[in-house]
Amino acid sequence: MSRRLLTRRRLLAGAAAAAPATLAGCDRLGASAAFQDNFLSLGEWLNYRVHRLLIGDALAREYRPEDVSPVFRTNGNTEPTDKTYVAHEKSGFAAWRLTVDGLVARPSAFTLDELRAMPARSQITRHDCVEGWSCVGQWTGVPLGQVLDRAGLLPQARFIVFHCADSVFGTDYYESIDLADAFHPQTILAYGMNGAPLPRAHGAPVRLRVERQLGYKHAKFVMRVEAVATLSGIGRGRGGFWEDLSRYEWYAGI
Ligand SMILES: Nc1nc2c(c(=O)[nH]1)N[C@H]1C(S)=C(S)[C@@H](COP(=O)(O)O)O[C@H]1N2
Ligand SMILES: [Mo]
Repeated sequence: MSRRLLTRRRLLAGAAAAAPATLAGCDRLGASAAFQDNFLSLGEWLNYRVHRLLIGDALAREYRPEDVSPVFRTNGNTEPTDKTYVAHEKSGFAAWRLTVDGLVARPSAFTLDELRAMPARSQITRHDCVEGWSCVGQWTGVPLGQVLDRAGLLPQARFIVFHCADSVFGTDYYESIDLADAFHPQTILAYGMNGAPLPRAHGAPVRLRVERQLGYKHAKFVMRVEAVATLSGIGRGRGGFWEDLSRYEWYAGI
């Protein structure tokens, strides 16, 4: 990873000069909208552009079953206290629905069984937390792109926001990604982990896996998926809980 970072840094130096020209050419990209919304610094936006150039649609590395960590650490919230969530959890999420709304033609609410009946994907990947630990786990879920296609994303949509059931310091957790990541084949709404239903501590009933970004982007306990044109109306406008609170990078590419 450090070698890749070094390469990125070197590229960044060269790319800085070309920034204004590049900016004009790629305004369909979410991060460009974010840059114009004034919450991505020039440095972060360039980092995003270079990362995209380097990896394009490349898949994150996938591992073998024998590589799966015997114990997968948990981080952040592991047991939401929200009353609605607790009731859903007690009844096996039978009445739980994943709301999909915002800039979509068909606002929808999917049951867990409906999500499980959609084409599924399993992948063994490494989770990297910004705090410096990594674990390998197997994730099974429905590609987010499938769900968005079912709801019919409108052309104005540029970001996908995830609203979670848990709160940190009194604020519900939220995260967002651009459409390039939303439709990436490894971006899934995972309901299974290591061959079993997703455990509560890891985000039951459904958590996001967005394999080319750091751990805090992988929203757990997802209740609602919202398509938006700008992140300015979400939280304090930087696109995620930690982005707003601690100025973590919105694009946390690894
Ligand atoms: N809803 C929600 N999602 C979250 C968090 C959280 O506290 N709440 N923590 C994030 C962080 S920092 C990490 S590293 C991963 C941890 O996932 P895990 O508990 O499955 O290891 O979830 C991320 N997603
Ligand atoms: Mo993390």
